Amino acid sequence: MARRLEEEEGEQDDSRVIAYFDVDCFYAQAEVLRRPYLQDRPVGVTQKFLVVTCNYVARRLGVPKMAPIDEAKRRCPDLVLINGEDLTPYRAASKIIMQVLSRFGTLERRGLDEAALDITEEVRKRFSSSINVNTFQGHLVGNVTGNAPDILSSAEASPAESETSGKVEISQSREALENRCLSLAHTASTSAEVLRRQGDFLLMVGSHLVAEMREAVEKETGYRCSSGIAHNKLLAKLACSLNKPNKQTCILPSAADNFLRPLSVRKIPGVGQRMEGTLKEMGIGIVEDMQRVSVQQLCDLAIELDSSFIMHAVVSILHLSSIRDTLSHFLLRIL
Ligand code: TTP
Ligand code: MG
Repeated sequence: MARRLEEEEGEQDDSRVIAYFDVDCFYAQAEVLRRPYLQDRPVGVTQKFLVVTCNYVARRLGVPKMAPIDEAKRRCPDLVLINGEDLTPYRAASKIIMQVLSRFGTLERRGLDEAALDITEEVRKRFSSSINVNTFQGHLVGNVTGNAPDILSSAEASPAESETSGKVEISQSREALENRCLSLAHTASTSAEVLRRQGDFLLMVGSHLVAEMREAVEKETGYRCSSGIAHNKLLAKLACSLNKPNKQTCILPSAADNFLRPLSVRKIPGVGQRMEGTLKEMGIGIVEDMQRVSVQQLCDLAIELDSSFIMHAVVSILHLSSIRDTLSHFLLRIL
């Protein structure tokens, strides 16, 4: 249990299943759970002069997170404000949510309402014995058939998917995938293709386990959360934020490159506003731009800023196979 997820990611394989959880509008949900009569009303939680978060009813009415109270009230005059300066109830809620999640895998807490879990072991157990799983649960980025040139696709939420159900069945039958794997085993020029299919299967089973985990959290604590499932932590975290609230998203390894390339560098954990500005000056706005920057330039930047966060960003990006080669020299020089 003590092993850090980074160490596990260091193995650089596609056969791990990482799930990332983020409680929806955490402080606001905590306050509404204590006051069920507020459930359908816009609720904001304040600290000093800010609305640090608000429920999704308020967000739909135009209230963003971290808005000044005046601004939030101007946008939504009916907003119910609750003081959230005493963190005791949020800490207590966090503890019980984490306890439920940790039953399912190796948990790494990432703040009061976020956690990354390595659920590979549990998924593998189910993978060998599972008879019922034949679909993905939730949203899917990628395509298990893998033939289309552009494999970045996000499954549309069906009309049936709502904040209440949060589940979509994606029509990719396990049987069809198994057949494809078998046929690939005979005909594929490389076994890498077969391994990739197996990685897809693991994530498929993982998506069901994650649905179960979210259900367990809600049943046992009352809290709803969103989740991301992928073969590494960066992707799982990014996936988690794609469909909120109360939904889950899986990014397939084969879709990772296409998903990440157009992403703003700001989305990479560890890259803040200042770093974003510095990178922009170097012509780096999106992840793909990093490939165009010389190793020397990146080294200079990291040294100039004494920057562990650019390291973090680069290490994250290094998990992408096609970008890894370009930046591997940079990593070696800095380490
Ligand atoms: P977040 O997970 O960033 O936000 P959230 O849970 O409210 O909403 P979301 O559905 O988008 O996940 O932060 C968790 C809690 O931390 C949030 O409820 C309030 C608190 N918080 C602060 O007090 N100050 C901050 O600057 C941020 C970002 C959050
Ligand atoms: Mg949250």
